[in-house]
Amino acid sequence: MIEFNDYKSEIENQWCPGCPNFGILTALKRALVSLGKEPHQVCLVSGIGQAAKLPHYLRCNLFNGLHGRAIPAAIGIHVANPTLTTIVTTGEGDCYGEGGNHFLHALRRNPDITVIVHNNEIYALTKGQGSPTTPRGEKTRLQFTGVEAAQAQMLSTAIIYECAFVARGFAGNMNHLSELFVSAIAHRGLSLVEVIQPCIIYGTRLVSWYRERVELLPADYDRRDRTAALETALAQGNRIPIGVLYEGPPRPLFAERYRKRMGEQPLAELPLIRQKTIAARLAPWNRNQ
Ligand SMILES: Cc1ncc(C[n+]2csc(CCOP(=O)(O)OP(=O)(O)O)c2C)c(N)n1
Repeated sequence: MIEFNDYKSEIENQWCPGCPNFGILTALKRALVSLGKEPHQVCLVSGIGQAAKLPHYLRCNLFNGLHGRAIPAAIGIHVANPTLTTIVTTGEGDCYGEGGNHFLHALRRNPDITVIVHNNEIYALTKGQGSPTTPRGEKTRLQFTGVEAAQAQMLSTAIIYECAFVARGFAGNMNHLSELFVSAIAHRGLSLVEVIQPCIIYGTRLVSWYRERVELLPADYDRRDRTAALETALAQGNRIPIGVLYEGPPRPLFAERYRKRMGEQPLAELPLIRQKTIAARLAPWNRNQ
């Protein structure tokens, strides 16, 4: 039986003591344990940033690549080995800024991966510049007269792009967040969970500011109503709803469509010799190494 400590990593954690990222890490471990996933069945994929360090702190397969490029790497991993549970852990800067283009097209393609966006509304690793989700008018260490650009609204964007699982969680509500992760991972198709994760050093608002405002979606909320979901995702009032904002009808999956066209088994299921031939064909620059 899988236990929480099976996911314990030996790598020293570099996050600030008290960072809400710890809540996301614990919630994710709990979710994987409750789904009965063994570490070797899971692959975490990330780019660069504080959020992107998460895969180091959880013992399982991982790929840590370039800033903003976690999603295409995750799609490749998933297509090559669909038996893996592939999860992207990314900051809103990494995912919506540097990786914005990949994010949008992944929504269209619908690969069966989970994307967890740690939204601290700031570029934290690089010490406090405005990110795509920093609210307009907020003063930061770079935008000292206030952010002028409009705030990215990617939950609503995901709903518009027909992403069939769109949720918002709060790092300060670990039990609820863990439940969201369980549903997101179990969902077939791209699932997006944006997590409010206030940065305690460079963030422009305190954790308590969010804690006072987040509230669970009402029990009678209809997550299948796309128009209502859009309104909920866009709502800018004094309350910040958390939960599954939208659950849409199932859509064709990227890997299945891809394989139907290519007539190939997943790479991981081919005999080793064939895997090597394909790798050599796809990456001719490897030949001289
Ligand atoms: C192509 C590229 N551009 C910029 C950087 C510098 N950089 C590294 S992390 C980062 C911001 C990360 O912010 P976010 O994804 O929100 O994660 P956080 O650190 O806030 O968790 C930036 C701009 C980089 N490493 N590579």
